[in-house]
Amino acid sequence: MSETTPPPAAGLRVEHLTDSVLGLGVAKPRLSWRLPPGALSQTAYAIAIDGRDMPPVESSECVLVPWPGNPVGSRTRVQWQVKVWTELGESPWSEPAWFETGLLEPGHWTARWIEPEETERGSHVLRRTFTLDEHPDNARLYATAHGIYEMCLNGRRVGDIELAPGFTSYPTTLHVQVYDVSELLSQGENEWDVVLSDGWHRGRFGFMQLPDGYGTTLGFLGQLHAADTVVATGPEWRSASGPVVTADLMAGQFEDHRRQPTTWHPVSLAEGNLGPLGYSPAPPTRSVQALRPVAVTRPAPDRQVVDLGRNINGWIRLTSLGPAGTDLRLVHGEALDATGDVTQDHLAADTPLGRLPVGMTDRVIAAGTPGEVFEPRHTTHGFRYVRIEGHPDRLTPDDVTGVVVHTDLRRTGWFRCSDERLNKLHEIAEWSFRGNACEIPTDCPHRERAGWTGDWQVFAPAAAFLYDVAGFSLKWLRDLAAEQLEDGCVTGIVPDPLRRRTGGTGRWRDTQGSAGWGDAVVIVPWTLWRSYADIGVLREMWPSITAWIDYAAETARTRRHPDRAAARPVPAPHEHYLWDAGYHWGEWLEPGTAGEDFRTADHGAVATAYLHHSAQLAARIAEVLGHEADAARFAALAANARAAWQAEFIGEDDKLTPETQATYVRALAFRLVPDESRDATAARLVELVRKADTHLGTGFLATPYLLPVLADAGRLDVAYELLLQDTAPSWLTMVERGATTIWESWDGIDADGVPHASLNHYSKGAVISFLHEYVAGIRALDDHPGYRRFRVAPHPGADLTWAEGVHDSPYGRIESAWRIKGDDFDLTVTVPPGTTAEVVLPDGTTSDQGPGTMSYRCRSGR
Ligand code: RAM
Repeated sequence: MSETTPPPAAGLRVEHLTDSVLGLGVAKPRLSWRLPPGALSQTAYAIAIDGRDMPPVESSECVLVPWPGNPVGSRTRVQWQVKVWTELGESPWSEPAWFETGLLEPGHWTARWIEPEETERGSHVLRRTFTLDEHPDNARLYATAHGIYEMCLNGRRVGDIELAPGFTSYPTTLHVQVYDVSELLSQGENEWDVVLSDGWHRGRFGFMQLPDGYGTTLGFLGQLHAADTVVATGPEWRSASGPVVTADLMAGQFEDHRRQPTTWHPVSLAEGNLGPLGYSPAPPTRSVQALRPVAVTRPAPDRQVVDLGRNINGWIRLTSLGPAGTDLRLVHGEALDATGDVTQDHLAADTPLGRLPVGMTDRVIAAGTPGEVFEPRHTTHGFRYVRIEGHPDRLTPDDVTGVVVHTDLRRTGWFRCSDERLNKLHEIAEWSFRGNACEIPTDCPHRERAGWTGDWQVFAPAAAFLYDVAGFSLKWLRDLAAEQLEDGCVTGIVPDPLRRRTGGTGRWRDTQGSAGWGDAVVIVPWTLWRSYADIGVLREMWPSITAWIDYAAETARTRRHPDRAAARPVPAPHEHYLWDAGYHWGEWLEPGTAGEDFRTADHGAVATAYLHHSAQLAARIAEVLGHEADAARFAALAANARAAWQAEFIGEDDKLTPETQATYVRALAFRLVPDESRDATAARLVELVRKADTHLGTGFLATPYLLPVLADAGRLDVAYELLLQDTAPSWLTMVERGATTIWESWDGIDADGVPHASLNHYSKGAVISFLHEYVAGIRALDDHPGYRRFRVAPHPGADLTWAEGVHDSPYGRIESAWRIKGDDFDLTVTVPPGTTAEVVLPDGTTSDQGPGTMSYRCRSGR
């Protein structure tokens, strides 16, 4: 042990949240911290709770360690500190961190659900006044709603959470938010106002924009504790119509600022079920950034177009509304037409109900009062441009602010390199994620705003490098488990309000359970395990994981694709494990497949590949959880599915069916072909890429694996050629055509500048994992979750002369930075305390590194 005292542990976190958490829903929360800089390993730790020392625990764990004390009660604030023993010696106590639990017991709620009187469907103001004998030092407000609520106390906004209570599968989970309102209350009379709108509860949702997913009535539940006084929702409340006339997450928001609440009605009391009330494991949604427009143009006399310079999720704040009675219409879009005006055409969905209007249209009528502002907090849009109609004055960038709204995630990853086009690609993928991280991972922030399982499965590893998405994903996985059907089938979108609307039968039921989408139930928890070492997620999701794989295996065993049944009336024995029936999206959106009928096509090659892959992952998860029998069962299923895939899809000449890049990519990524055929499979993949004039040909599912399988097969050169390809289809086509977020289709903006489909779908942006894991070379290792041990293996290529990657892992910051100078390749690696890295130089030299920063050199080979 050294003479000097080491620095204290830092970065204290509770569950997947940071310090200062108001409204924790866990009575025995797990705790994490970072070891003192340079410490090799921890031998013991001790926790102090509210100044009381718990006995030291001999352990090397500092991530998600079990709560050492008694369960924390309802409405309790806890301060905690940690001290660690490492080879540097005994550390001093850390700086204190704190959290406070919510109202944990249903019995602690005295509030009753109230519903506004509704003569006309729209938004409402709810109000009550109350008196306090003195100003409370410490006041808390607990609130939730059926619909979106926003509150004021004495005319001042409560908190900074947007779109509360957020989006969950409400019948099983409704989150409560907690606010410190001490500063907003006063001695004497106080006024509590609530604005309530449709939100996800009864607003329009999804591809078909159907309303009323969770109900037809709005409701609010609130309870305020001011010292010993409890003020709650109940019969004293009144409701009225206010300035927010209507608000819908898809359609937009309409405010009439001349309309102040005047006629008050009694509210109705509803027999609300307090069962599903809980607290989110994720950070809340907030306005996280303000953007100044880059231009305001005037394509027609009565139209002004604001350009934020990038595609975001959120809204605008408008501070110039014109004189009283000015009626403004704000149409949001991602693209401009040939005249420079906002177009929404490419976003309009052709549905069984016909072509639907896109919405994203706000309206505001000015009151003409000084300081008047329009900020539509009860909707959100996916947009870069806003057309403002009806404004009498010329607007300037000073009048408008772009407000970026999403879950307030902690940033954990960065990448940069010598090629600015790749930096731009990384940036647009990151913004696409930010545009689709509002409460749940969505496919796009406009046309559907839905938590498509496949999209998150594909992008989650990239997102987990960039942001701490542990709590965000866990919140969504709980909804996934709640939505899972009785036979184990996983729904295409999560949460799925439409399921109740459609009764969960008929066409709705027939379109669930696609391979590659439902497999999110396995792949997302596995991703979280690798990135965050949260065994709790694996444990919690285990029943859902097994149910899904059993469902897929059962479908494989009992059903056949009609084409195969016609071609081979007597099923071959391997078909037992061939998953070719059911509803599948297939590889989805491969270039050049527009117009093909994916509904009737045979997607057996995709689905059987996923049956193998998920069963294989489930076997590994079972090992982690200590379920030996399940591990053996799933390993056997994985082997059988692989054998079935080989029997059915490998031809005599080793050619795969279908002969697409995606099939070859999956064959390599999921290890479907025999080991001795891998080289030939990779060679054939390269042939297909060359046949396409060195262009990719993958869609949704295989794109993230394309470059890694090429690099792993010794064709890093081809991987770089595809990465840097700048003619369509390619990633850099998006960059060159000015994309600020990733497109849904490879031809999102075609050669003529015409937009197609959504311009903000992150799935194809999953390629940035190649930048993190291969270019910068930082890679988590399956057997060492949470980057406890990781690999740094940069793969320089093309003309890149330098690259840097940074990732804040649960143990601390990892850095990899390399530079080529003439004959030298120089690498600097930083390894966080308590972890080790395997460092592999491009010449193959491998070394082991412990905590701290080290430099390496080898020949650049240039
Ligand atoms: C589209 C969605 C999503 C995709 C599904 C299959 O409509 O936008 O991205 O996963 O379909």
